[in-house]
Amino acid sequence: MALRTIITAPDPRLKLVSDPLQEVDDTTRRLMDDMLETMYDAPGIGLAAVQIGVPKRVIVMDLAKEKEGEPKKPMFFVNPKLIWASDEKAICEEGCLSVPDLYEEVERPARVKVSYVDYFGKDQQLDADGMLAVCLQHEMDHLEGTLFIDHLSRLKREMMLKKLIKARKAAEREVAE
Ligand code: GNR
Ligand code: NI
Repeated sequence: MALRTIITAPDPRLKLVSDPLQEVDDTTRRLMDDMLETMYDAPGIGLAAVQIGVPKRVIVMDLAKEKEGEPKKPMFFVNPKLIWASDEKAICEEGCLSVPDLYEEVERPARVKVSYVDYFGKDQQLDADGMLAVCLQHEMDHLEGTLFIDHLSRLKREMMLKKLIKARKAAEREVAE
């Protein structure tokens, strides 16, 4: 397994629409293993392949809380499709490894049903609510080139992008010194 670099906004590669996979083979599983390691290292609770510069429809997630000593519960989603979304909405404060250190409330359907292909290439379905529903929708957005800041007002989004550019410039200066 290997750690991969997470791309941060504003980077045009995060806007790509990811391609579906024809099958889940060892190369796909190696990608998923690298993604999981990168996500745990960050740390984060989800990661889409496009965030490491691979525009394929692959997502990894783990919502187990590490602090509470829970065992790891990695989840793998290939070619996920939204089958159903509730009319009921829920608001959750979201963050994104590609939008470092910035958080904002986003409203989404409270519950969703998705179909996907798992780590072993098997077709699966999942009903999600709570944080699982939030994270799944956040990750599936990445596959369409959408970030959580794209759900905010233009003013808020542009403020956040300015902060990201400023933070990146500060980091670059630090490296140069
Ligand atoms: O680590 C993450 N935390 C998070 C918190 C609230 C809503 C969504 C997320 S996903 C994010 C990791 C990430 O950027 N995945 O794309
Ligand atoms: Ni994200």
